[in-house]
Amino acid sequence: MLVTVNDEGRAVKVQGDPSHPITQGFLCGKVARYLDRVYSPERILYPLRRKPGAAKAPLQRGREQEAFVRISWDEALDEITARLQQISDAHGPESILPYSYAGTIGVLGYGSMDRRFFHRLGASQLDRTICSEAGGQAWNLVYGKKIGMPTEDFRLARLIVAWGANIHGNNVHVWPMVEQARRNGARLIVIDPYRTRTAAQADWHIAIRPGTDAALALGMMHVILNEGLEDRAYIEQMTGGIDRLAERAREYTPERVAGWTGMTAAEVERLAREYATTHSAAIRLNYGVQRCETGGAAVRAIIMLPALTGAWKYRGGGAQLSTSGGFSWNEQATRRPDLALSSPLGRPARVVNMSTLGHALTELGRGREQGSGIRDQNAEGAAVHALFVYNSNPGAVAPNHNAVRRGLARPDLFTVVHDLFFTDTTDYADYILPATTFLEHTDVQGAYGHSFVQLSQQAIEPLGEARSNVWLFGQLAQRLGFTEACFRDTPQQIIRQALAIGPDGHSANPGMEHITYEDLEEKGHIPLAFHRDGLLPFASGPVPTLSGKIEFYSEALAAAGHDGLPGFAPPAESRWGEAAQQYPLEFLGRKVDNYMNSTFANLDFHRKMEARTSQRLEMHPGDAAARNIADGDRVRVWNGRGALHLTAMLNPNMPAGVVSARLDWAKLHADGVNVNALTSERLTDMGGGPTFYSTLVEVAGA
Ligand SMILES: Nc1nc2c(c(=O)[nH]1)N[C@H]1C(S)=C(S)[C@@H](COP(=O)(O)OP(=O)(O)OC[C@H]3O[C@@H](n4cnc5c(=O)[nH]c(N)nc54)[C@H](O)[C@@H]3O)O[C@H]1N2
Ligand SMILES: Nc1nc2c(c(=O)[nH]1)N[C@H]1C(S)=C(S)[C@@H](COP(=O)(O)OP(=O)(O)OC[C@H]3O[C@@H](n4cnc5c(=O)[nH]c(N)nc54)[C@H](O)[C@@H]3O)O[C@H]1N2
Ligand SMILES: [Mo]
Repeated sequence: MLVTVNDEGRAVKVQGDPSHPITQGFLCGKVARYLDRVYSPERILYPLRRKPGAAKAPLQRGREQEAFVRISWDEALDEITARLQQISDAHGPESILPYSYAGTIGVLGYGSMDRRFFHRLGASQLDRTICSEAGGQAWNLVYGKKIGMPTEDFRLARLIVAWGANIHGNNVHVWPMVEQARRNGARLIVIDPYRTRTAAQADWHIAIRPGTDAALALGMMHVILNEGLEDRAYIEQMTGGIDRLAERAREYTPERVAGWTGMTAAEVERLAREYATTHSAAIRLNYGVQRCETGGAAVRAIIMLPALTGAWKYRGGGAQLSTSGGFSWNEQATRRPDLALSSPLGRPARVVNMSTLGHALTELGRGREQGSGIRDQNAEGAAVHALFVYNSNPGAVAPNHNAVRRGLARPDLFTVVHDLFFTDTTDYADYILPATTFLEHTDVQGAYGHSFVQLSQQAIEPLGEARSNVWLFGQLAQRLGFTEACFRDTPQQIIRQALAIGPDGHSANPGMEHITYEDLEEKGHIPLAFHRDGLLPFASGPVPTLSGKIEFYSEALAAAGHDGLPGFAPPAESRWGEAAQQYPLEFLGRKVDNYMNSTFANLDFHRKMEARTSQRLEMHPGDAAARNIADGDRVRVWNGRGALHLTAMLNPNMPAGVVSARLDWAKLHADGVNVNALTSERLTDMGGGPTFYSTLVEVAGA
């Protein structure tokens, strides 16, 4: 992004960087209006302390300030550190829980000084599972490393399958490449239960039933192997476990697969043939598929397809889930996990899964872990007495919202939130600290959709008394008397550490050896080495798995007592589950095209863009008629975990039995709760991820 700053130091324009090969000079609709966010009159610009007696409960938008008093940074830092020290002394440091995710995904802002601080403090570690762990682990089991076909090569594909990937809505910079491929004759197939902007423009939209993708992928394998469409030479050379996989795939006849997915058997066959007979067939998998109970198995099955057909051998062929595995940042240096040994614990602290925050705040340490049904790695241990939130808005984005809320409302929980706005989470804070936007601090960025290392330079001075994550955690550390020099590092020093800049000025990180800090400063973005060389990632071996092969069968999974092969089992919360008798509709609590998770939802321009679908329950006319619901009716949506009111929007493109609504701020709903009041803390089959898209509900006119 290029930022124009005027003589008064005010940013007056943002635009895409035309020299960037992926973004090619354009910004998505929401970031094009980023200055609305930077200069919003609603920004929090000073540290705030909760007034005595002010209840921890949703506050009316625009009047949040009334529950807080402005204090100085000195007061805030002194009071917060004193309280953390006291809690650590009384209950042990693991009773302090950091909670952060993707507010910024800069290497520094996402995880550097903060990790140093919490390691040295001995605070609980957070397992950051909320987005991509199930799919990430699945990918790594098959390919060893999260890399895939180069993003630019989508324009060379002859067939693009967007599989649980809303390219146009969530990943718009790939869209011009899709268009270019289509101009050259490529077809676009979208596999998504919801008719997204991407699906609406596809040559073929397969509105698959949620959670049944593993069955479809195995059914495709069935057809491919039956008809001899696989690439035997490639399989021989590059993969392991084909015989076992073939045996498994035999079970998945197109007829059986049709019964699960809602497709016809002929459609399953047609898809398999079209996929396997197109050399440059690209699968853009994103994280949609893996947000369901069996998401790990589904991702494994899908990404085995290009290994079966040898699509990896061709430019424009293969698959991409994420490119983040290409970035080998020196995290030992930036995050300093070794500091845990100097903490009062003298060892690495326990790990708490962020996808079960409700459980962590309401059950941990209360002797009620047993039988809660939640598979937390951390079933035992001290209750959480302090929660430190930054880069995240768990009051909106975490599953099982009502449990999260009960936790946040605990009067004995000490909560600090570092953010830019009053959110669903700040309503529960004891202290709110003002954070910077990425225009106001320097960072270095990797990516999960391309392979460029990027420097993001501070463009303007921080507004008011806003301070960056790096500054905040450095200050807290110093006030707690942590004398290690690393707590005084500047952002520039940490960037050099992340890049592992050696005496010769070059990075020592694998794949970054050609990068110097000075070069990065001058060019802004530099491709990783493997990208620069134009390599096809899995055209030839070895593969970075334990066996050196692409693994159809995983010895590691089998050794851990799991199925070594991908298989399909219907999610418990699906039309085949027991709970469907009471809650027969499958619910998708989806992301928003014009927001970024919960970010931007408070800005007028963004809300206007989203107005048509905001707080609507999209449902098939048949499901509506069966409940006497008409378009525009107020409806109640509920299950055993919660309820909320929405406006019915009849949509003939919804698969029967599936309803959908979008994520919004809880406090902007009349009920004060959002779609996550319906989602559960049940975790995915691998990686401990959330299962937002395996949720059953019932609906009635309100
Ligand atoms: N505009 C916008 N862009 C974003 C974000 C945002 O909030 N708004 N969020 C960013 C983040 S954090 C991420 S992780 C990425 C995620 O990017 P995507 O993975 O594209 O994200 P989702 O929208 O969660 O899922 C994609 C699609 O999967 C579909 N889906 C749900 N269940 C199933 C299923 O069982 N099978 C199949 N085949 N499809 C299913 C959903 O209907 C959805 O349209 O996007 C990023 N980009
Ligand atoms: N129902 C449902 N729930 C979901 C999802 C879904 O699809 N459906 N998606 C899930 C996914 S994929 C993800 S990744 C998570 C995302 O969950 P979060 O990472 O919590 O995402 P955001 O809602 O964007 O909240 C980020 C917060 O960080 C703040 N922030 C931004 N920059 C900074 C900074 O530099 N410093 C500090 N301290 N704060 C900053 C922002 O103002 C914002 O309030 O949500 C998950 N929740
Ligand atoms: Mo995400």
